[in-house]
Amino acid sequence: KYPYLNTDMPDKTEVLQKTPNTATKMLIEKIEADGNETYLDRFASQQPQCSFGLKGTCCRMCQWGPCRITEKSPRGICGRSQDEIVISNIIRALVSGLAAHGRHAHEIIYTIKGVAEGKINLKLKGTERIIEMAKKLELKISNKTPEQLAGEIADILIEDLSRMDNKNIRLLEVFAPQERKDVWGNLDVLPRSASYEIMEALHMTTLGSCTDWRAIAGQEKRSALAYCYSTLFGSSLATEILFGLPEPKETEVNYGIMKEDHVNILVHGHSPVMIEKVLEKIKLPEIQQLAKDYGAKGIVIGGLCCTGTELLARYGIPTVTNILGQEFVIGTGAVDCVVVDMQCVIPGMKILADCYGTKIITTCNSNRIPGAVHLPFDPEKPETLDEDAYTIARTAVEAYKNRDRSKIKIPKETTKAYGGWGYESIVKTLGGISNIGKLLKNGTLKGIATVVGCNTPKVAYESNHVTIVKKLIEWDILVLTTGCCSHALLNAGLCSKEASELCGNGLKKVIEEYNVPPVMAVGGCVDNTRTLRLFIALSEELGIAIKDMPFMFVGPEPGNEKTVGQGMSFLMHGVSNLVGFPAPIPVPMPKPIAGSADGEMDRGSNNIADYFGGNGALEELGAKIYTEPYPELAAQTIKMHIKRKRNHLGWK
Ligand code: XCC
Repeated sequence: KYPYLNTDMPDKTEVLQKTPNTATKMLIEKIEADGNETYLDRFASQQPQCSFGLKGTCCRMCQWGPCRITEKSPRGICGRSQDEIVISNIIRALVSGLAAHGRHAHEIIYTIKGVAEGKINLKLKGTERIIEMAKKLELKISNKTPEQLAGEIADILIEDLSRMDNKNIRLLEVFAPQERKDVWGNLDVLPRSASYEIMEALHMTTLGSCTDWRAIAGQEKRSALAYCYSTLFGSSLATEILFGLPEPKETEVNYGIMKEDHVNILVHGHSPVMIEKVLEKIKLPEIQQLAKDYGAKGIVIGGLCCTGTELLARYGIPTVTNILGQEFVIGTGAVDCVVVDMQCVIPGMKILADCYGTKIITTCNSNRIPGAVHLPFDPEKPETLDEDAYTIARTAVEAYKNRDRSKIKIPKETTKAYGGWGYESIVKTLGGISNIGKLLKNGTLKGIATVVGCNTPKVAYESNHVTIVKKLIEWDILVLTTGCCSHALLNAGLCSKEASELCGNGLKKVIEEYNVPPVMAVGGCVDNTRTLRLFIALSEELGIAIKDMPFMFVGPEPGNEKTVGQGMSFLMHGVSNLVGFPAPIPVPMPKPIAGSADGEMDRGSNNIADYFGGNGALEELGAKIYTEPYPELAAQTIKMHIKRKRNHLGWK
């Protein structure tokens, strides 16, 4: 059976049996008993999913189509081949993700400008990052305030988002390792900016444009580097300039942090600017008193998706759940209000919010939801920021008095977590970069895997994330995590020192000696930057190219278009990927599968699949993409990959 070909999709019963997340089992049953639907029901109604879509062999890039590739019609109406269609679908997904992170970066960077110019009432807390970046970017530092320097850095980051002339992305120049810059230069894939590469990618793939799949694959690599340096580095570093560097702290997470007799406010999305202000207002004595006046004992804040993991990293605010848990949490009936900014806010959440009387407040003009209260933050029109944040805090608390108490059921589960890791805090806590190098070299740690990304309905909720990571820590592989995967690992208790009992002897020793958890949550998805910086620093410290180091990128449950660029960012640096599902990257199959009713071809695209999953990428970049949907086999593949790297280095 090949799960990515529609034959092995889990239904609700299987999810209930297999999910490692006990709290959600109760909620899935409760929501059904309440007569409401979730993604699980809609996923079942969508079966079987379109197999052309699953393999990327459906072309919708003009209005003559849609065209599908079959044995009878191996080319689209315009003559486009299967290879061209598949690679074009992949690059279009990648640049959509690039646009999303670009818009996120835009908001954060313009906020810095607003603060630097005195127009936005926030303080820049990341002086350490401002000075580091000013030095790297060779700005004149003397006699300048941190605000002035931050303003100059913001201007450079804006250029990295928008440059049209043939110059390199500045963050790439100053953060990427020389070995890689040479590789990318030789491949001619150095990018100009996020905007330019999005434009070029869409241009190359429109009707009657580029028909050379290798050239489109080149543009994919260029776009991936723009994604990595302009929008991941751009957003992550800019957020650190604004709100400071994360520091490790112990906290409790999971659904049980919500309290029936408290106002429960969830924060959701990716860009934590408005929410920073809202948190400030919630602390005001008058807002706290208002909650008491309505009969609540206090106010609980919980985090969803990447805004959640960002706030966990910075303030230890408890996280609750991820993209596929956002409906489950509404089903508790205990959520008074969800304040959402941008991305990964699914329409199903609002449908369910209406069933349980939960108020939704949207704070970004890119994410409007009919029926929600809308109070947008625009860094270029910040005049009403304080007033709007106050209204949001007040509206959220006021929602408590209208809550339908007959429908409340909060799972009891709370889980210890030790989060708040960033590049500097990991290096410092583990005794410096050379010490981490030693731990790797002498085999105390066998390798480092970054296990990240979304959830997918194609596996029992969170089961791939948790199963894979439990195996990795047993084999002494240190795990770093971000985004929705980190919610799964946090709630499963793997981001706490107590998980040491699941670890191999080497990792156990590291946990005891350095007081760290085996799985380090390093923030939102743009904060994969922090992991990449660690990989780069370790490779430079040991004088070994990243491609030869025992590292791996693992995306067990890809969902959002943004995930394509995440994996590609690491691949470009020589870090091989293990992905759970190929879409929209098809995989080479051993042989065509018999019995496809309409005569469609069974292997998405041999050339593209062979390029990414085989020698093409390996020769050019020193890394490739493995695809394995079964979590036990995926874990074995990661172990094998790391073992092979160690063997090549002569490390035991
Ligand atoms: Fe994916 Fe990023 Fe969204 Fe979660 S929140 S679904 S992109 S893992 Ni970032």
